Amino acid sequence: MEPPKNHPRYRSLMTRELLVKGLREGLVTEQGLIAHGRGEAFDYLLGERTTEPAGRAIEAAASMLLLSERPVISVNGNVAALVLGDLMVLSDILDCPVEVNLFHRTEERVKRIADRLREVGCRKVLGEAPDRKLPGLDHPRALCSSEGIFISDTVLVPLEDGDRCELLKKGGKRVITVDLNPLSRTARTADITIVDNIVRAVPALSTQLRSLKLEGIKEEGLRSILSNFDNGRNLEHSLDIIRGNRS
Ligand code: PTJ
Repeated sequence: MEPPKNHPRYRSLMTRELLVKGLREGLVTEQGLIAHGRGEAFDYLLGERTTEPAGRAIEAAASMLLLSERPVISVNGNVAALVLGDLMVLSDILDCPVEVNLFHRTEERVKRIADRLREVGCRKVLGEAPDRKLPGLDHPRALCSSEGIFISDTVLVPLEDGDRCELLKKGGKRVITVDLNPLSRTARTADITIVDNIVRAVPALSTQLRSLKLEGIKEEGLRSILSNFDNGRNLEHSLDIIRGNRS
């Protein structure tokens, strides 16, 4: 049920509604609701806004993606339920595939999510017929496509679990994640962690990509943005915001 528009927590409540709808439609797993609850708690402590360190991570992520030759966007149930249309925009700007990769994998849910991605206009959707396995993890989430994650150089993996993030790193990939918990293993393992709600981070990343493209920033400019970015220091800044020590 839609909350009243003047409710102070309208956006947060609407995000919950999207997840519940996603659960009913078979996109989201039950565990996804629990994972979202954890994310919400951090979002509350961060002030439900894109903080300064999140903005810096978004700029670095956009630079890394523009410098990549074979970027891929990995999609799970929560991500599909919350930012389906935004994923299409992002994959369009980057001209890259989106690959469905689930923690709680069922073929039915993979197909549903892939169908929805195609419905909103994603041009290259992978994940339904994985033909490779990332070595080092005996779990369905190691499955991937030889046209996508397997040959990618950079993977955007929002709301990811720590094991797979480590596996991608060991496989030589550059990893960008979106995770509201700056203490999570994924947040600490990724090259770039955007500590922000996925509902704000993905549209902001598209905006940043567009503006870097419009400004015509050359490769060396993008490299310089990246070399000035320090993920560990950025995560510390997010933690300081949560502790109330910095804004
Ligand atoms: O659809 P599936 O089967 O692939 O499952 C997806 C979930 C998210 C259930 C699965 O990957 C999972 O269990 O994830 P974790 O290990 O709980 O990690 C999710 C991380 O995302 C946690 O650190 C949360 O704080 C964070 N998170 C949750 N909701 C959001 C979020 N970060 C950003 N935006 C959110 N809306």
